[in-house]
Amino acid sequence: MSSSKTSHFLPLPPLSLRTPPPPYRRPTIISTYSHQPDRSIRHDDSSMAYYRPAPIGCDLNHGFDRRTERNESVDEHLDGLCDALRKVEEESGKGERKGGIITWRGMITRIMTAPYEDREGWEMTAIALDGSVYVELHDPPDVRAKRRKQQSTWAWQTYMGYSFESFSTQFLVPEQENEDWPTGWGGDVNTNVQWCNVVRSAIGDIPLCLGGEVDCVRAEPGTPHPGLEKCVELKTNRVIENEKQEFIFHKKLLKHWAQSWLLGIPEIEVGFRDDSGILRNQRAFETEKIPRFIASVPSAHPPWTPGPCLHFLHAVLNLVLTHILPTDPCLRYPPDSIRRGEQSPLPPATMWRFSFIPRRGCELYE
Ligand code: 0WD
Ligand code: CA
Repeated sequence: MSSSKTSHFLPLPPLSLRTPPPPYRRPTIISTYSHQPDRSIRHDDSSMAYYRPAPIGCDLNHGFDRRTERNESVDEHLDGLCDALRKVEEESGKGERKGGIITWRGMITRIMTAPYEDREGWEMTAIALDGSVYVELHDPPDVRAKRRKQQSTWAWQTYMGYSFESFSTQFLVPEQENEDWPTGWGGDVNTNVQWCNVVRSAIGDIPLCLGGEVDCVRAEPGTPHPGLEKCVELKTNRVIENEKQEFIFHKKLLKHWAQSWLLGIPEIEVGFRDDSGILRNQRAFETEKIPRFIASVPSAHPPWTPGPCLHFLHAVLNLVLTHILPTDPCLRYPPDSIRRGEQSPLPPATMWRFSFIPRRGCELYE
């Protein structure tokens, strides 16, 4: 529990909950942007990659020593997303923010999958500004140091994920090909490069504006952005050899499903690799069919159903909006009068925190 003055607690819904969940509106794109190899942003699709199947038998260890990793000590907050929204507003002349929640898709994935998360808690910051609430990860240095230490033990698995992406994609303007490039290699891994799509959606009555990374599109190289319905998410997994491993994979499918569903990505391509990092097979999953697939797996209890996730997501965001929006200084003073400079100095934006305690629920505090 926090020591702050006001706090509100929201327990997890029972996992047996069967009441119809709030609907999730089909996302529509409002903008895209591209992080370049030096991490700078261009408001175009220059970092969009085209899907082509990775060759079975390829070695996902390839290129490990030549990889370039994003400098994770730089906290980018919501910069790329806000930049994109600012540009959309400049060009359209209308406000794209219009209330609701503005955040990375990854934040919503975490809130949504929390009912089934037994181990990892998290903390997020919510800031009210101009009638919208901006949500980002609260990442204090000690938590960050601990996470990075954990990540380093997974560095090799993580690299194989990126390497699978390289083997599964090609850019329109390919990198200079090297003599030792194996068949299908799309270029050395540089995690600075990201293609982001900004979408508008809603959970029940709560508007959402989400930014997220998209791995590639299923289209002829050279085609301009073919729309969300052609986007593909890439994942890797160890080959499944027994029932226990299959059960673990089915549990993992919750996070894969939520992540892609939130942005409107219809297809997830999973590459299965062996312990030495050789790609053994791959399988495409249709995002919207994953919940039904999980429900059809013969077992006493399905590992998850979407209902509690959508209920909890709506309840958390509703809690946040209900308590934060009335304290928004821009709602206390009409936005127009602030812009005209009639209310100066501007009152500081209000900031709240909310945290997730595994198996218990979510606590919101000022
Ligand atoms: O926790 C997050 N989601 C954070 C995201 C923390 C700090 C920054 N960001 C940035 C991302 O770098 C990106 O520019 O936010 C933007 C959008 O992220 P997202 O799409 O919301 O992130 P998420 O859905 O969690 O992950 C998508 C991909 C990952 O692919 P896999 O297949 O592993 O889910 O984004 C990458 C990763 O490739 N990614 C990251 N790369 C480097 N550092 C990070 C990170 N902290 N988080 C996600
Ligand atoms: Ca991916």
